[in-house]
Amino acid sequence: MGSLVDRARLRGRVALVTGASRGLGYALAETLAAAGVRLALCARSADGLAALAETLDGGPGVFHRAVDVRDAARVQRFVDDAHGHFGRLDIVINNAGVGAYRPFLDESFDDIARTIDVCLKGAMFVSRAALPHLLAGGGGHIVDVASDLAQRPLARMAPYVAAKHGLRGFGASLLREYKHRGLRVTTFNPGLMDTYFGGGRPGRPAHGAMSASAVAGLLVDVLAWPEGVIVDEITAHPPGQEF
Ligand code: NJP
Repeated sequence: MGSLVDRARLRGRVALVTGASRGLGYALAETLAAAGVRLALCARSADGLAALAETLDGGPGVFHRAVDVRDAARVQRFVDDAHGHFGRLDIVINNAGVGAYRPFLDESFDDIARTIDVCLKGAMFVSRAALPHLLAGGGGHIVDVASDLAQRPLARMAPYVAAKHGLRGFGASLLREYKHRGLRVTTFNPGLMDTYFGGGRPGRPAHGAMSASAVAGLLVDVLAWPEGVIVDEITAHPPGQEF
């Protein structure tokens, strides 16, 4: 019997990935392109996206634009233009996120708003803009990159913990509302990843953090799971992380 997870199923599909200029989003773009998926990529850094698009040159097709997910009008235009460019949209990965480890009393009002706006409202803006296109194509698949902190509290990250709990709730609700129209929603709760998150520098993994490419492979395998199975939530940790 062949494997149930067959990445060949993804060939020719179109995936939109937010936060693709570095870290997990960058690795997701590379892994999806290798599976023959056409890509609509955004982040704020035009340079990061251009560098990524160059490495994917000769791949199945890349549409990229500097978009801040907090800007609803720009999000709407990007999603519609990506759909117009490829003629379809099948997968949305809400990956853009920011977070800082500091006491709540050191968070300014702007810091609090930024965390909620990027991690929670940004994902809802992208999902709202994309959903009509996903449903028109038969349902589609949204992956919300939340956090293991969407399942448990951690001190000194209160706005981030709140935003990721909210994102987890948002995805669960959206799934229940639209699964009968073919939509699949997966909430992904990673533990520590070796990325630029929170001012990190890849290559110096704390606590044996997971590599972005290994995590990207896991998520692409979930996207390649056969129709008729909804993976509503996944949590993944590196062995060295204390829970
Ligand atoms: O972080 P990083 P990760 N609009 O900093 C983009 C979650 N997570 O890959 O805009 C649009 O390397 C930013 O691009 P730019 C985490 O919460 C991580 O680890 O050009 N894009 C960059 O491409 C997040 O949801 C860990 O600066 C915006 C990307 O987001 C996801 O994993 C643990 C943006 C961030 O890349 C990927 O983060 C965990 C905006 N306003 C959850 N603001 C971990 N790494 O340990 C930022 O539990 N971006």
